[in-house]
Amino acid sequence: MVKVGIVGATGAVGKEILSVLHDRKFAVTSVHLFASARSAGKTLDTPFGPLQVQLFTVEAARAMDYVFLAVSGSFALEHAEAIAAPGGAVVIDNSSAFRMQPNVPLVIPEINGAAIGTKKLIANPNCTTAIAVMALWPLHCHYGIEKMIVSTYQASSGAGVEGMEELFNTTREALDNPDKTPSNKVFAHPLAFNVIPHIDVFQPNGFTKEEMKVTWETNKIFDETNMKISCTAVRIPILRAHSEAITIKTKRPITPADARALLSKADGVDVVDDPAANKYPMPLNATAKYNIEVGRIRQSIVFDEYGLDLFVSGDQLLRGAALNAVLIAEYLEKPYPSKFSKQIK
Ligand code: 11C
Repeated sequence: MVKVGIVGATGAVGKEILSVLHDRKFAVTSVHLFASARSAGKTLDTPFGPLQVQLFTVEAARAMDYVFLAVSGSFALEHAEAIAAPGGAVVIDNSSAFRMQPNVPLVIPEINGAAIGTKKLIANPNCTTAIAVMALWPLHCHYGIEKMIVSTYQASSGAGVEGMEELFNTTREALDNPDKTPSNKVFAHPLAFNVIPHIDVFQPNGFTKEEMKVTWETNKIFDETNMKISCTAVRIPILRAHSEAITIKTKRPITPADARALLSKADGVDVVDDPAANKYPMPLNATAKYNIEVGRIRQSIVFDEYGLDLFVSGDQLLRGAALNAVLIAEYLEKPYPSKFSKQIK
């Protein structure tokens, strides 16, 4: 008897959670969609058939086994702990509200599922972090990543359905009316035919919060305190997969061939690295795919045998959100050890 509740089922992530639960045949006995009074009573078509949206109350959510929160951080801050309090449900929160709280595990099940322990409020990482760490964890375990530089190419889906719609609309506007600057509401500037080096709010150190999340969250997931990571996060005019160019500096010497061999053993990762055949990770190929892609693996010119350059693409809504959330629930139903563990300190 597994009862699953979803808060935010009409959003981009909520819809994907429903699809992933269904596609992966997660053993649900019932699925409950929760929303505010404005949406309660509506019927949504879902992979589980038409489901009526129920009014969200903490009591109703506590009666579930798992509650996926695919809503704002402020909603999570207000309700997540009460839903997960003893006797309540396991809460898997997609927002950033609890990620850096020391008593809340921040989890990629293939990496640190064991960090969950007996905790019932679990944070799902930021999509940019989640996609990168899938490729970085095996490398970190075997070669010890000391520091890295990350540049991101992030899809409009990171800003939800509204972001994707704004990209469609501004692209159409720009094509229909090339002399006029398209309008923008979701993004700081028109995204069509543009790139915007600004995601989330600027911090006192000049980095954006999105960039700092990559630093903070990677350290937490890897159980490190001082892995130095500089990130530049950039929004690009594509729909739903994020890509990242990453340079790592390692403690042990590393070669591209050894890295490829190691990464080919990792779950959730496809090595796509055959430049002679024009094969490398691309967001269009990573879209709607569970695995992230890693390729363009090269010896670093800056760090020589102690460094690599690589490129990853991963579906922002899947590994970056819904898939990871469902995998957390799957892990809790059937825990498993990480395939990789740290070989060097
Ligand atoms: C973006 N990564 O692409 C963001 C979206 O911390 O959960 C997810 C924000 C978060 O805009």
